[in-house]
Amino acid sequence: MKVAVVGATGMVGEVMLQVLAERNFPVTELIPVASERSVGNEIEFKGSKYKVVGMQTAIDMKPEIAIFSAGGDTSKEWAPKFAEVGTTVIDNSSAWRMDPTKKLVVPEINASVLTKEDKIIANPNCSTIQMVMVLSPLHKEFGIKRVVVSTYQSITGTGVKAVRQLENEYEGIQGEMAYKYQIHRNAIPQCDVFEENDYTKEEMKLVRETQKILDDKSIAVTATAVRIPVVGGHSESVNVEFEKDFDVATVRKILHYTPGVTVQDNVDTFTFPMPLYAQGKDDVFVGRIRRDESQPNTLNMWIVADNLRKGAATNAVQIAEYLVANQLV
Ligand code: A2P
Ligand code: 11C
Repeated sequence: MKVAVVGATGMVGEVMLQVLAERNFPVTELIPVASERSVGNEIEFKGSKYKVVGMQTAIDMKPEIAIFSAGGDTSKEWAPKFAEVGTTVIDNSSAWRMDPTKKLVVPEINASVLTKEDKIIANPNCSTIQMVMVLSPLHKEFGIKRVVVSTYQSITGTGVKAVRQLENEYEGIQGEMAYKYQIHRNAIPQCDVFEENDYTKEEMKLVRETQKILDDKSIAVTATAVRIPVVGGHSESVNVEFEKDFDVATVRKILHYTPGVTVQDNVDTFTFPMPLYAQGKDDVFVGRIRRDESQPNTLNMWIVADNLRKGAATNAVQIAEYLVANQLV
């Protein structure tokens, strides 16, 4: 496969390259793409050096697959141009996710919706991916009525600028701010911009994308998304009300057998997921699984994943793997 990685110099792009290499994705020719600022710079892939090219050069090379992580505006403008030359685009931005003509895919859940005709495929938001990975098998078994989720999100979700802000704040250096407020020693209850209903876009992604991926508009979701000074991954406190009753041991068993999910749940040994330990891993980790004693058929869980891995790069590469395995490219 001739594979373009668009946004190869960015935070997610770098992890995309790592994941493609680690999983031995059949790359016969790698085309690293970034903005004009980076054209000519070198990046490394599997021990070889590659020169970064611009968008048009990459399109002229007609890659079979282009994995995009270069922001929504870039995707809106350029993904259709790649699609026009026959490239299948897997897009990690929010540009196409809610477009009814585009598929929003978490491979373990709904890869089977993909066909050869899908030339732009959307990769969901990081906080949605890790939540639906756990919700999907439970929805099948018990039927979800309502989800209340609060997130504790890593600054890596904002990009390099935020990591620099935190490092500067550790050292007491005044620098460029990714957030309106100090993030060191802080929790900022705003991820992404506010929408008209006073929820943030990140919160509404959790609502809309969950319904689309689980293909069920009747699932009620309400979210509060919070940025915290952590780099390893996003954490989520998730409260789920089911149609049917469950027992906690069965929930653990179902999740134990769910591919891509690891249960870490033993209060006797203080075993539960944490971003420090999820960092660099591809799985979604779940623990603190317990009944909500305040109302019937309701469960509490704590879900953690590396937002740059399963939340972005790994999920995108898994989509590419599915396309190849099923001869859809
Ligand atoms: P560049 O490094 O040249 O700016 P991050 O989210 O970590 O900030 O990374 C964003 C990625 O998207 C970078 O690789 C960046 O390239 C790339 N990018 C940003 N704008 C464009 C654009 N207009 N065309 C192509 N790549 C872009
Ligand atoms: C965050 N979820 O952590 C964001 C990052 O829609 O793909 C990714 C934004 C997106 O802030």
